[in-house]
Amino acid sequence: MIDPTRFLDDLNRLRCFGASGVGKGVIRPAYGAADIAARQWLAEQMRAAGLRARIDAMGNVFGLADGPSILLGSHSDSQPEGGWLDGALGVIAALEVARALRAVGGPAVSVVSFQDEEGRFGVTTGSAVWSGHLDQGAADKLTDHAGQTLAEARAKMADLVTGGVDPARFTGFIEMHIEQGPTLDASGEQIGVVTDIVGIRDMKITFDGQQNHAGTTPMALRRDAFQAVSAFNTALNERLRNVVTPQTVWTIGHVSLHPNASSIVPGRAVFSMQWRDAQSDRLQRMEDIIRQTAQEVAATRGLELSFGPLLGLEPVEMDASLKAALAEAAAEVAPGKWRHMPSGALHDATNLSRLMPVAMLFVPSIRGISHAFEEDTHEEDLIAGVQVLMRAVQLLSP
Ligand code: HGY
Ligand code: MN
Ligand code: MN
Repeated sequence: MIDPTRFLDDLNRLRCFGASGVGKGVIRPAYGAADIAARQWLAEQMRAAGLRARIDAMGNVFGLADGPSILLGSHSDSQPEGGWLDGALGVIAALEVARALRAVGGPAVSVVSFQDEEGRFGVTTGSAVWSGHLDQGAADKLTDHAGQTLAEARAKMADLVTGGVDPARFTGFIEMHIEQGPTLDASGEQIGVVTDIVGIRDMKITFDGQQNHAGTTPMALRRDAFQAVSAFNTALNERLRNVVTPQTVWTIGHVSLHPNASSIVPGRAVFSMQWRDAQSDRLQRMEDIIRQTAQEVAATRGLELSFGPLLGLEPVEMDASLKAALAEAAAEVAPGKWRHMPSGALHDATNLSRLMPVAMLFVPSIRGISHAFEEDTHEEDLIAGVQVLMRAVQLLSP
């Protein structure tokens, strides 16, 4: 049934596209040369597995079984510094299950690698457009941190596009993924059956002050854009204290200063503001505090303030029957070594939950590390995970 050697060989082959040269890390951002080459390779593997390969206008790569089928997969693009398993594991596991079940006459399995799940241009943009959550025209206007638009980026693989895929052909979606957190690794368990995925909000905030000489401009006269970010961050941490829970997270992960020079008071700061929680109303309250705090900082320091488009996804529960099949399969494959758990990371499954039943399963991340070159998982856990995925698909077939 599952061929562990073939499965691990494919995982290691995919890792070579954009290998960072540091550990098993990868640098494979959406629409980059390595990402496009990886997608072409995936399409070949899908064809070799007897599936019909289809690449849509966003660069999502599908391997289609004939007739109705369950869809398995994830994404194969990475963070600017990514791990070899984030997304890639779910795509290769899907391919392996599709092959194994095809060899025994079914059930039918289709495979997908979504594009730009890591949000070089937004938030899970490939599956957001495919699922109708984000309009193609609006997506095309999104820019990366270097200012390139998604339209310009996806044009690089326009020659590979072979057409759209109708979601109605799929009976459901299951995504296998690394946990990207410490829970399973710390407990010594092998499998996480996901109960729900958090919601997220993400936007760029810009402070515009006055570029000036770092030596001759008295501190009291400065309209320093970085000082505004610093004051905003300190005030925000204080004001969120009685709104958040220990599971709520918020991150300023990217800051660009202009002109970014040691002897110049920065006149402009553009930074990413991202927050996540399991409750939509808490996400909204946090948004109100973020906007209010930024406005106060700008006003008291005499700077201009602007907000970029707010991108986001609502928290979502996993489908009960898919989740039950994963739990039964986990109990068979890893008795006593599995648990139900929430996902603090975002996944394409959130977008697909608007169209079909979805569920997810996790395998451990060693030391809970992800979105870093050190990301890794023990081989026996990878193999247990793909066996659970296949068993769940069998349990779900009539
Ligand atoms: O950020 C996330 O949760 C996902 O890994 N892109
Ligand atoms: Mn991922
Ligand atoms: Mn990721």
